[in-house]
Amino acid sequence: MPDTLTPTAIQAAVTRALADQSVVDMHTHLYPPSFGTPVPHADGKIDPAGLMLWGVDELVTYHYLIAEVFRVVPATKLPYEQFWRMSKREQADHIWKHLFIERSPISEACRGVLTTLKKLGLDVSDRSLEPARKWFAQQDPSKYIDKVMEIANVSSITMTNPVFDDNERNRWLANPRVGDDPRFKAVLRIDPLLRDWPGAARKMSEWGFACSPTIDDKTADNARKFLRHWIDYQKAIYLAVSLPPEWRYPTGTIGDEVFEKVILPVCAERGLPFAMMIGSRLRVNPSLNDAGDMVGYSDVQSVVGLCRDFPQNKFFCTMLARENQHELAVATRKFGNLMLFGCWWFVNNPSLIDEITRMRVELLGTSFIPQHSDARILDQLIYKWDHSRELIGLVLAEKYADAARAGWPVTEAEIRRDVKLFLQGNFQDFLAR
Ligand code: RAT
Ligand code: ZN
Repeated sequence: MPDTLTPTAIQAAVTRALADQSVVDMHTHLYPPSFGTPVPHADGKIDPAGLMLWGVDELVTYHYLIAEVFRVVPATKLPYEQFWRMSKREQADHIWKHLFIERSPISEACRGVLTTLKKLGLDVSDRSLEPARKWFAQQDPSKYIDKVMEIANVSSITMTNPVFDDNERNRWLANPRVGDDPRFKAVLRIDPLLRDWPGAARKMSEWGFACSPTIDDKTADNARKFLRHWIDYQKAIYLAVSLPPEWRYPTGTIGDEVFEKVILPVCAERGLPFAMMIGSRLRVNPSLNDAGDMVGYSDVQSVVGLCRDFPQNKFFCTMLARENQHELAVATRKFGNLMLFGCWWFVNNPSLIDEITRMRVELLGTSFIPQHSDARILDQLIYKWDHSRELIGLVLAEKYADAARAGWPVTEAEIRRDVKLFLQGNFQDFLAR
């Protein structure tokens, strides 16, 4: 019989296992330097519309913090247009002043900036951003990616590659090797297909894949060709969308046909999962741009219907509303072709991560993906995974202690095996399944 660990030893073993285990981050908005960077750095090559975001000014102007600063300096005092006209550095100074200096940085997004800078060895205790700015300006973007991945202990970064976004799409067209950085994997992001079919059809037609506003055989065929083309071109490892709370399947509308005749057949034929992130109501305050989206209650039964009716397809799913989490976890118990992942965006806060992760372990054991980072700024990998590892560790230590009390010898080797499933294995095995 293996030796069992005591509760204190369990806690220490879980913390060690989580720290040692590298993460395969299944959903980020990060890019390698080949996509350009607007951030001042060592070799000086700046691309104002570049997609690789990193450094202190980007961290401080994360859209979560833009929403927070407009709470304390409302648009009646600083009009939205005036904020958007400021340089990145001026925006960062404004946010730093109002969210870090004039009141304490205790929201999760503020705390994230502090954890990140601290783990990078940068001291902001004198309340100044200048030394950090100087330090970042001396970094080489590619070497800096290695450094961040090492500190965060992340071994692979999954991008989000929206093919209907002209800035991104043109970069893929200009350089077929733009996605070749081995540290990054591509994901074909296709929101317009489900959020705005007529608009998507118009664009695909312009790009040589003739599609009409209704889905006749020719249109379905061309839309499938479009998807296959981009899956191959990006070497995408799955396809993804974010969907509004109102999304339903089936609806008896064109959305059903897009699923049934276009997306799902291509995913099934290529063995690729389809990721659905459900519950984002976009631009409830359009003046805030990316920071203006919010959450709404979604329909888990629509996910159930898809998983049941398309057993040849694999689905990743996460939902934005706290109120959906229990039903979605129960739905996940019913379908081997459904993989639950992450605490997304507005539920990516410590109190909710703790509650959601605890409930998921109780319902699903080790068979889900507890977190993704959703990092938009490279450096955020550091705090997102630091905070998540700590919270996952608290839940796991408690659950292993419960098993030990019930007479099950808990060993360090088995804790390490499970932690590997949580931080990378469940994701990789689901892709390979
Ligand atoms: O979390 C975020 O940064 C959101 O703005 C979204 O990008 C969301 O994660 C998404 O992938 O749609
Ligand atoms: Zn995202």
